[in-house]
Amino acid sequence: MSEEMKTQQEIDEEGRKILENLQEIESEHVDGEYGADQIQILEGLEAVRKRPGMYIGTTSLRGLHHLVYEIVDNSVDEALAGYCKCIEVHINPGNSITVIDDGRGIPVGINSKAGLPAVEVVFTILHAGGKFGGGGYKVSGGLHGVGASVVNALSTWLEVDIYHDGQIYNQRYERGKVCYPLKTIGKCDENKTGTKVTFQPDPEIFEDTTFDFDTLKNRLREMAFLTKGLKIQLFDDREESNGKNLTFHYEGGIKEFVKYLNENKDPLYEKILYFEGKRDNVYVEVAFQHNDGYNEMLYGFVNNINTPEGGTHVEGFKASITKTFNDYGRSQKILKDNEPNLSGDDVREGLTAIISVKIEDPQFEGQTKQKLGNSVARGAVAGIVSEQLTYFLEQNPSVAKSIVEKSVMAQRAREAARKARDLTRRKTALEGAALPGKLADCSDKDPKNCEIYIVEGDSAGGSAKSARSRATQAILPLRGKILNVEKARLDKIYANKEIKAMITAFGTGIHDDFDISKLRYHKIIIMTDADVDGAHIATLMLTFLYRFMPELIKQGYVYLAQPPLYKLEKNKKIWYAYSDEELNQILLEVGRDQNNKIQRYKGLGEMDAEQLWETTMDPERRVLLRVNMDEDAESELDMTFTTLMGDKVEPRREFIEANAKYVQNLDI
Ligand code: TTJ
Repeated sequence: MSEEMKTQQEIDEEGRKILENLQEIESEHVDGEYGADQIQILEGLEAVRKRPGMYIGTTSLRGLHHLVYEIVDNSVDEALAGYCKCIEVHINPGNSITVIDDGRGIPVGINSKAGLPAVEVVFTILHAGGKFGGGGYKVSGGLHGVGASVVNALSTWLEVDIYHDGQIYNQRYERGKVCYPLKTIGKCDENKTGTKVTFQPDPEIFEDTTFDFDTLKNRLREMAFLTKGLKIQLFDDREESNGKNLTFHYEGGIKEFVKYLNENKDPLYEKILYFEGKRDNVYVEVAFQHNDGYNEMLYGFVNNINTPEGGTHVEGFKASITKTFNDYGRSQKILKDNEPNLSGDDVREGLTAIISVKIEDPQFEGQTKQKLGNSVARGAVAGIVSEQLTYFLEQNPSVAKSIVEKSVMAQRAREAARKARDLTRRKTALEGAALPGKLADCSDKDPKNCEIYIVEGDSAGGSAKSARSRATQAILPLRGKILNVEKARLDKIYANKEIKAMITAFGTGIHDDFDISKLRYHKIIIMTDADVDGAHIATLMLTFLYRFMPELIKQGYVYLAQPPLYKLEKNKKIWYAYSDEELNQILLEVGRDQNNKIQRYKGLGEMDAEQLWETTMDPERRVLLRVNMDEDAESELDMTFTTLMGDKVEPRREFIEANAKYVQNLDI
């Protein structure tokens, strides 16, 4: 299925086109004299420095990291063209970045019309929109496809080395301005080719210029998955990092991406389905596999950029698998004539899928411009998937059967869940929203003033009820471990008492009925014991909220209470410590001697109402952690939640320890 190897002629043709395009760009901006050119060029990059947000979206940490992706994208394009096998990314001491590839090297030839080497054009002329147009899918390039000149403009300095024809060429720029004409600085092996770029992001532009290893790691891993065969290495060469480095290299590409996402789950069948092809000038790759869980993890990419809002490529995929599995189920009589069709949700239950398309002129739509709009992608994906999936199902009847049977089960559960939901809906319509019996509600009716404490266990719930401030604090005690929604079907989830109580208490409804304006409390505070069990219960609750009411987390309504770990009593005075460090700090201040009475709290139940109020519930004195969701890391977060809730024990412990990462400290 893979494309045939390019002939030398095609390669030459491609190179010629790129150079031609470079010439066009040059002739638009340059009129011969070196000095005169420079003035115009500087105006271009000056605009980038004046309004960086227009070019990279934001000057926050996200924008900072975007600079790296802009540079790396150039090397990835070279890999897609078939000339680059390995990319190195170094975070240097002082937070400059070096990107090295083994591609053909940015052209150094001087264009007769422009009088400028192509490389200088690349770094000093603002390229509106797509990169150089012409041949291939050169549109990739990050957020706006603006490229290397923007990175140059936003760096205090940038240096490029090009290895070509046994020479090392070099040029340096400062805040976008050329320091000296392109020169050679030495010789290298005749056969060595490639490009090396080092840049130092400008602290005048960026709020924070410290790179985060994990952020780069995640994106580079994704890039490597999306470009099969390409090796990407990340090195943290900063003093404090101890030489941390990682290599990403996936011969199987997105097939291995699916394997990675399903790592801590049990797959429904061994194979990962992989289809590839080109239609109407859209290159399509999809890979998927079902696991025995109930959640859908479906990620779309267009020219290596992910599309959280989906779009035509994802629609084409969904439509085609729904139809193909229905057709197969009917033809094999697994679906009886009198039974209804499987819905899209049914066939996607437990599905992990990557849909990656490459398209020449992608149109992004939707509120955040992250949804593919080109109709042609819908047909291309649907056509390729339908054709190849139909064939695959014929060849692999046992896989086909297990998918269709799982879908039928999903269909039945969904029907049962719908009935249960209709019943509660009718009930509430008749009787008004009946609040759960266990809820001790607050008297204030303005949600802005109101908080609800979700408390583990009836006894702690009792203390919390006597401790609370009745006007604004409501208490909902839950018994024991709540249902793990990662491991249960919808019908069972809706039947669960604890979950029903939370849904009715919050007032928002769920799924299609979800309405955040009906939220009855603007703080939802999860209060559990400060031990591993407590952390696990908190995570189960967070998992439920994340899956069923993600908006509550996204909009910052969800908090974790922080009960103290220790109480220190000395000479009739009392201190509370929320960590070992804090206890040590207090002991330093009061002195370590025999008058110290230290109590280690194992659970909320060991505190009386007054202590609970003082330490954990009093808005004047407590510490709350707000749970937040980094939208960038949504796929990572998904991975974390499913890792946590899966049946393999080891990763779960890791998560609980790393929990703090998803949580933001908030003193209120
Ligand atoms: C363009 O067509 C002729 C042969 O070389 C092609 C090219 O530009 N290749 C290329 C560019 N490889 N790597 C780059 C590149 C690498 C970095 C790190 C940064 C930039 C801006 C470009």
